Amino acid sequence: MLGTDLDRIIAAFTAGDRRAASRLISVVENGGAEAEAVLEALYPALNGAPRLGVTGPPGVGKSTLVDALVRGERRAGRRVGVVAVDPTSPFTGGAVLGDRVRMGDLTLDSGVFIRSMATRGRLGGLARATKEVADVLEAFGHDVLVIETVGVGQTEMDIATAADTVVVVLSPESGDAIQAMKAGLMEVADILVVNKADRPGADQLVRTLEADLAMRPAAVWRPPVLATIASQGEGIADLAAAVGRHHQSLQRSGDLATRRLERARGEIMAILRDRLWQRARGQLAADVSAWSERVVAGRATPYAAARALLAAFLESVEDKA
Ligand SMILES: Nc1nc2c(ncn2[C@@H]2O[C@H](COP(=O)(O)OP(=O)(O)O)[C@@H](O)[C@H]2O)c(=O)[nH]1
Ligand SMILES: [Mg+2]
Repeated sequence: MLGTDLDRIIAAFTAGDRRAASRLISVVENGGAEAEAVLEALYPALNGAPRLGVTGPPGVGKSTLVDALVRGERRAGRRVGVVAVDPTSPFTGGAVLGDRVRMGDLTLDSGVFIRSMATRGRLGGLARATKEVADVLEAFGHDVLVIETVGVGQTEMDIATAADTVVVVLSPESGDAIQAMKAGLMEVADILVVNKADRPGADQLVRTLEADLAMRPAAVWRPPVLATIASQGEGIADLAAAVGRHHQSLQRSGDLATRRLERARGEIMAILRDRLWQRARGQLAADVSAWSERVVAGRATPYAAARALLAAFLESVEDKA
């Protein structure tokens, strides 16, 4: 059930009020019952807009690149929603001010909505919150969504499930390129970008990445390696074209539907896992302590304990059903 307050904000959101959008994003970010109610109200408005993930190590120029891409989308008349997740940014937390500083005049454009994610903890984690904030921006009527994340490792893996197209950005400056490759970033990339192509070593990095990709088995989509100078807007049109080609390829092959089904599946499973675990943990806490003593005393194995606890939990669920 929605409070009348929330109902009013949702009505304003539907009428295109940006402040209402900001408030609903905060509600969704915080999670809990209100967030669920908001998503339920907004889901019918989802339009299936393409989702672009932009990821890579800190400092390679992701934000600069996203900024340039957004300008290109705007010139083409498309409305763009951006979710930026950057725990290393000094602006995170003071998100709104940070966005203004970062995107300058773009924040005056009513066809662009930029939201930095606070990284404070939430049940279900940052990845889910990010995806849900993108849902809100999509329901607000954006034609394209961009999700920018930083980090090496799990974050990038998560973004792969949140986006239709994943752009992995590297730069010849950061020694992170090799580390990113080791961390499996190459596997989630639909498009590879070597930004800061004005710096020494860019050509070499492009060749290294291409050689790496050439060893992969043939596939419907072969990730291209593009060089850009985001700070000068160079290579951005080619990147946008590659993103468009990838989206078309996804549609033609049926992989778009597959990816989205996997995304929904992953979400449902994660929510189920959280809920089941929360319920079981709360209910079994005392019994787990009792069983721990038996395990320490050598009277039961941890497996026997888990078996008995699971049986007791399932029985209690059946009793309630
Ligand atoms: N030389 C050069 N600097 C760039 C380029 N793109 C971005 N930068 C600079 O690199 C720094 C980090 O950029 P930013 O977009 O914040 O990186 P992020 O941490 O990946 O989002 C900034 O000072 C940018 O101005 C580029 O193509 N060439
Ligand atoms: Mg950034």
